[in-house]
Amino acid sequence: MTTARLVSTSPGALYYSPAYPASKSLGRASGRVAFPARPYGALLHLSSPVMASAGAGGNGSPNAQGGFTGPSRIGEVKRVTKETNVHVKINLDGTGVAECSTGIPFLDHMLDQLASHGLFDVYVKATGDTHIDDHHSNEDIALAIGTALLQSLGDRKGINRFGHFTAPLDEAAVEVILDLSGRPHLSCGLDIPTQRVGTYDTQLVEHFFQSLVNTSGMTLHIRQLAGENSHHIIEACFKAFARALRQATEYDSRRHGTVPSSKGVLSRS
Ligand SMILES: [Mn+2]
Repeated sequence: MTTARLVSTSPGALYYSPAYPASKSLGRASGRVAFPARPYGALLHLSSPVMASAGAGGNGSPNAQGGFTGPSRIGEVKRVTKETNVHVKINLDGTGVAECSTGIPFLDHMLDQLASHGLFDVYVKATGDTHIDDHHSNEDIALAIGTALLQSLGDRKGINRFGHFTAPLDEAAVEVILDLSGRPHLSCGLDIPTQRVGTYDTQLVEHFFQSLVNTSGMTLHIRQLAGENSHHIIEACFKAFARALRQATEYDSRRHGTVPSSKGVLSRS
C-alpha cells in the first residue's frame, strides 16, 4: 500500500444523500441517456461505449426488476500515485460492457468477466510501474474499483445486500459468498497450483480481492470447491464474484427502497 492522492473522485455520498434528491440531480436530454449534472460533469463525457451504455435502469427509469428504482448508480475514481495512474468507472445498472486496459493482460481478461457476468459496465484505464512487477497496479486498480463500488452503492437502500454464487469452469468450481455490509472482510480459500498465469502472479488474486474489500466495505468469502488449472480457478472465481455481486447489488422489489438492515443503516463506520 502506498500513499495515495485522490485527485478526483465522485462525491458519491453527497450525490446520494437524501438531502440531494434524485429528482433534482437527474435528467434526460433529447431522449438519450443523460448523466446527472455534477461539478465534475466533464469527466463523464468521455467517448466510452461503457459510459454511453450507462443509464439503462438508471435515471429512476423502469428497470427489468420492476419495483423500486433509484438514481443512476455510477462510481468514478481517479487515483494517482508515484507508482500508478488509475481511472475507474462502474455502472451497476449496465449491460456488461467492458473497456479495460490495465497494463496486465490477464487482469483485463478477469475484469471482462466482472462486467460480462455482473452485467456491470466497467471502464478501467491504468498505467503503472509494471516494469517492476504487477503488484502496485493490481492493488491500486482493486482499491479504485472498491471505491467506485462504494460510491455507486450510495446508501445501499433497496438492494438485496447478500449474494451467493458458485461458478464452474470445466474442472474448476469456485463459490463466492458476499455481503455488502459496509464491513471489510476477506476469507480467501483459493489453492492455485502455479505461481503464474501468463505473466500474472497468482498471489495477486487474493491481494486484489483484499484491496477491493477494504475500500468497498464488503464481506467476501471465496471457496474453491475443485480445480486443477490455475487459469480456470481464477476465472471461475471472478465469474462467481461477478454473479454474486450482481445479486447483491440488484434491487429487491419487496423492499421498496429501504435499507436492508435491522439497524436501518449500512455504512462503513
Ligand atoms: Mn479465460
